Amino acid sequence: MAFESLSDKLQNIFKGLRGKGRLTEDDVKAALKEVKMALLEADVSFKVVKQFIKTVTERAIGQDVLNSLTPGQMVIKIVNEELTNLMGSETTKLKLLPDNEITVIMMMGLQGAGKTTTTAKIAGKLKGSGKKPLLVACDVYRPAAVEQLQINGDKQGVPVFAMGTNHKPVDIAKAAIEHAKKNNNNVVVLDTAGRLHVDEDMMNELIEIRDNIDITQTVLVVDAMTGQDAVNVATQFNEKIGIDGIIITKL
Ligand SMILES: Nc1nc2c(ncn2[C@@H]2O[C@H](COP(=O)(O)OP(=O)(O)O)[C@@H](O)[C@H]2O)c(=O)[nH]1
Ligand SMILES: [Mg+2]
Repeated sequence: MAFESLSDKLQNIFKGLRGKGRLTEDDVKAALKEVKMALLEADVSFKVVKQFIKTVTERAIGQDVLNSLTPGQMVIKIVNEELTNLMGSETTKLKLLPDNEITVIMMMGLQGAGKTTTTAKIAGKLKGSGKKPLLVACDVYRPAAVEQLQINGDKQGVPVFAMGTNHKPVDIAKAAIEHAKKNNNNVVVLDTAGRLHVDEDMMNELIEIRDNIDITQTVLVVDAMTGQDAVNVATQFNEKIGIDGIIITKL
């Protein structure tokens, strides 16, 4: 949603630029000021926006841009290129161990971020690429959470390991790995419990799993709709647990 209205705003700013035959430095600065406002309103971090506008301004008020036949188009192109840079131009894959070893992925995040949904989706993808995933219900605080994972796992045709809600998550995870060994599953995906806010109980539970199990990758799931809060959440998880990857849901 944030990106939708941002893209509308950028379209309008660009329309104004395109309409002009010649551009002065002031025209470009005025347009970039609007871009800056649009980004801030879309909850992009102030530091990131400041650097972004600086880079774009330096490139856009260069003489070969302003004196070109289509200066408006060139400015738009620069904004587009720098936005792409900002979003990251590299893709990094989930690190997986060879098929004869068991990869363990621990999914983490606040309640409602989309862990259970994403966990099942990842398992489905892994299955599609020839792996033999096992989903593990480590959210023991709500019986509905176990059931939800089972339903999502069924949809993906991926088995779900659950022990109800009366065991410690770390013990469920250990038992799941034993189960995986016996059943030839080579990726174990742990769906852990979240809380409404980052709190010590949640962190301690995750630390206990991390310290007792050979985790291959830790993946944080964050809700895009929470904006800059998601950045704070990520910072805290990274400091306490260490995160290998982030998945942004609800984009
Ligand atoms: N629109 C949208 N909804 C999502 C997405 N991921 C999860 N949800 C919904 O968000 C809610 C919470 O998801 P859930 O997987 O239960 O979150 P968890 O508490 O972190 O396990 C559910 O209603 C999901 O259907 C997404 O990428 N897009
Ligand atoms: Mg869940």
